[in-house]
Formats: sequence, C-alpha cells, structure tokens
Amino acid sequence: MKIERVELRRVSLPLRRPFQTSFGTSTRKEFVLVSVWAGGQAGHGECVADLRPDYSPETNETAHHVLRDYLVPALFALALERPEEVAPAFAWVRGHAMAKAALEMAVWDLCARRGGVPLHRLLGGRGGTVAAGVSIGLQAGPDALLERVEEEVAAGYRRVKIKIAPGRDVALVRAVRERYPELPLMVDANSAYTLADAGVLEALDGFGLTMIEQPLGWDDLVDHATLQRRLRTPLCLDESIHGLEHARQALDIGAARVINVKAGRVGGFLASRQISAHCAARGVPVWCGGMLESGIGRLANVHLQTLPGFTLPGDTAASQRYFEEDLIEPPVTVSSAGLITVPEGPGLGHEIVWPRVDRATLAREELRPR
Ligand code: OSB
Ligand code: MG
Repeated sequence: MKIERVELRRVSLPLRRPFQTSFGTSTRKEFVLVSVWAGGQAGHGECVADLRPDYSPETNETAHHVLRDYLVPALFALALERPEEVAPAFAWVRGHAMAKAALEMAVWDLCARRGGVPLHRLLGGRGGTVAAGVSIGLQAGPDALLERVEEEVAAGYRRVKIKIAPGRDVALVRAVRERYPELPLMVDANSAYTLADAGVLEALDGFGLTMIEQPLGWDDLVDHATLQRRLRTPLCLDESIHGLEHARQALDIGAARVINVKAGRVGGFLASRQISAHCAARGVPVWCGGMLESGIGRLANVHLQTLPGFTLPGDTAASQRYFEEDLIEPPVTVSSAGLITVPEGPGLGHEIVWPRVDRATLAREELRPR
C-alpha cells in the first residue's frame, strides 16, 4: 500500500468548561487533525499537542512542521504492508512523539477500515466495554471540587482523579476523602513538586489513594524512585514516559508502580502496545490517559485500552463532558455503570461528522508525494 495523499487540518473546538492543571488553564481544544488516503479510503489521527509547550515540549506548530517536512515525506516513501512498519520509519526523528503518533494512528485507522475491522481487532485488543475514569481539573476550593466529584460519581465514573498543585493539595484530598471514604481516588500533580516537597506528598500517603500521578519533574525518573521509597501509595508516571525504554527503566529503578499510557506521548499505537505488553509481563498495571481529545482521539483511546495490560480505568470520559457538540456521531457515552462500549464498526467505528469538522477548521493543507 502506498499513501497517496495526506491532509493536515488545524482544528479548534471550545471546551464546555475551562480545564485547569498545575501548568495552566485550557478553554479550547486546538489540534492538528491528520488524514491519510490510499485506494480511495481514508484514516484519521488526532494529534495531542497543544497551543503551548507546557505539558510537553511539542506544540501544534512544531507538530505541523515536523509532520509536513519530515514525517509525511517519510511515510510517502514507504510501500506499507502493515501499520507496524510506520513507527520504525520515523525512528530517525528524535522526539516529536505527538506528531509521529498522529500520523501513525491515522495509518492504523486506514488499515482497519481497509480490512473492514474495528481498530481494536487490528491492535490485538477485544470488544465489549471499558471502564471509564474521570479527571477533574483544579477547582476554586473544596466546595467547588466536592460539587464536581458528586456530579461525576452520580454519572457513574469508576474512579476519580483530581488535579493538585502546591498549596492546593492536602485539604482538597481530605475533603473528598471525608465525603467519599470508599471512592477509588487518585491525584495528578503534573510535575508541580520537587523532592523538597516530599513532606506534602507524605501527608497524602494516609488517604488511601490508588496512586499519585507525576508529582516530580516532567522528565525525571531518579527523584521519583527516591520518593517512591518513602511512600506506600503507588506512584504513576505520565510525562516522564516517552517510550518502552523509559517504561522499562522506570520500573527497573522503582520510579513507578503504575504507568499512564498515552499513545501521543509515546509515539503511537505500536509503542503503546509495547509498553502495555512489557508492563503486563512484569505484573505492573497500566491505564490509558487522556488529553481532552475530540471524539476522534477519544475513540482511539477507547480501542487502545482494550489491549491486555490495561487493567485500570482510564481518563476517557464522555464526549459531552468536554464539548457541546463533538466531531463524531454517536458521541462517546458512559453508562450509569461507568462503562464505555467499544465500537465494532470499521476503524475508529463511529462516523466523523465532516460538516462539524469543517466548521471547526482554521486551516488545511494537502500533501502529495513529489
Ligand atoms: O496529565 O493527564 C494529564 C489533560 C491535558 C493534559 C494532561 C493531562 C490531562 C488530563 C485530562 O488529566 C484527561 C482527560 O480528561 O482527557
Ligand atoms: Mg497526567
């Protein structure tokens, strides 16, 4: 198979509510949507880079540049037999995992559609349902947070994650824990602390959290290992894991006991599958993170987390939590039991509503082999 055409769109969707983390506040989701064509069929991948290099060094601009100038030409040069061949062809490009992932995932979707199978089947996953967790951004205070937790628990979510930041941590966790003694609860600091704050993190150790996500440096493993030795609560790494080697090294030195897999952060589905398989072999649970994706990236996450090894609820929540109108029909929904049904249609498995995508598109560029 030769890829005949690639389209890069810049898409902007307003978020229903602002999402605040330790590194900033998002009010809209702006991303590069990658589409690839072969033999009259298309596949689509949503890039999880954002406007600012705060979660990761990548931005929409860097992703667009690296896609257009390096990755798409490398893809055009391939005679593809399997989607597993895409990631190795990008390996010479250092970093830029989110750009690589968007294009690689579009090819996986295309291959699944060409084969008439759902994406999860091509990946080696399963049908059925997946358990939904929810990530609640930083709130004005404990009362506002409790209101949000109540809403999400009532909606059925299987576990709740709350964002924390220095000075907005122990009191928030205590408030939620007092109201919900049994709730599977975790926190995500998005790298807001250092080892000098170990006292605060030790204070969180008594709340029966399922894990503490990425408390220390965004590219750190060593200090996380030091911190993990001082805590009973498992540490989970998000930002620090950029591929299979990081995952292996993190586990080897005891920097984490759980890993958050985001296909965008590790370079795509192949790398995600390698990490989940590696962790499963070591008895380490993984779960699928989220990046406030539109329905296109959201469905990709639903399929990914059907792979063996994804034993914990992910950050994949219902479309309607994020957007007035998602780009797919039907939207992703979560049942009152906290479950998402895995699509069985070809590829991503739900329709992409192109008139909505067109309305949300800021710019588009078409690329062909030369
Ligand atoms: O750290 O997991 C994170 C959103 C944007 C960037 C980083 C993170 C998040 C979330 C939201 O926690 C997960 C979601 O609901 O998509
Ligand atoms: Mg995180």
